[in-house]
Amino acid sequence: MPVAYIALGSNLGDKEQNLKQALERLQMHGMRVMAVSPWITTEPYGVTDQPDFLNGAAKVEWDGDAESLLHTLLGVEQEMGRQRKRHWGERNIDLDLLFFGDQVLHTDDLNLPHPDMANRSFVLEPLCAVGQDVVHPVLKKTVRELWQALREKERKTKQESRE
Ligand code: PH2
Ligand code: MG
Ligand code: MG
Repeated sequence: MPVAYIALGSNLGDKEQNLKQALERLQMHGMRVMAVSPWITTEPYGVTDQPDFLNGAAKVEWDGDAESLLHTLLGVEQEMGRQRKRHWGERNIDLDLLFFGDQVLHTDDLNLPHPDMANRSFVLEPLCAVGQDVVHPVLKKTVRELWQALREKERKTKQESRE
């Protein structure tokens, strides 16, 4: 069965319960959960005037193609009553497809691997916990290498802002 990695996030309501419930619902739709990262609290990225997020990642198996997994993720967001208020804004649940095997795909509704993942520590940190040796099929670097590179970049930016 194809192996995929998904990112989970929530910053409204009972955040931990929302992440757990999403995984339960996805399993009811036939997704097999192989590993789940610890949940981490993260500062909002992009749009910063919103509550902190709880983020995590999961390694999963899916007996179908990438589009059908994407539609299942979006379906569970809908089942859980997700409202889309503003781009990158607050949400009770966000389920993103990061990797689907080593597929590289660019369609209207799906880009694989997730295009902004290398810039997001709230994605890379939990992803390291479930797939640190996975190789990014475009950047040709492991998840651990991407996470190290991002941490280094963030450290330098902080240092420069102090100088
Ligand atoms: N998701 C976003 C935008 N910003 N920031 C954090 N910390 N965590 C997220 O999951 C997140 C975000 C858009 O999907
Ligand atoms: Mg997202
Ligand atoms: Mg999303």
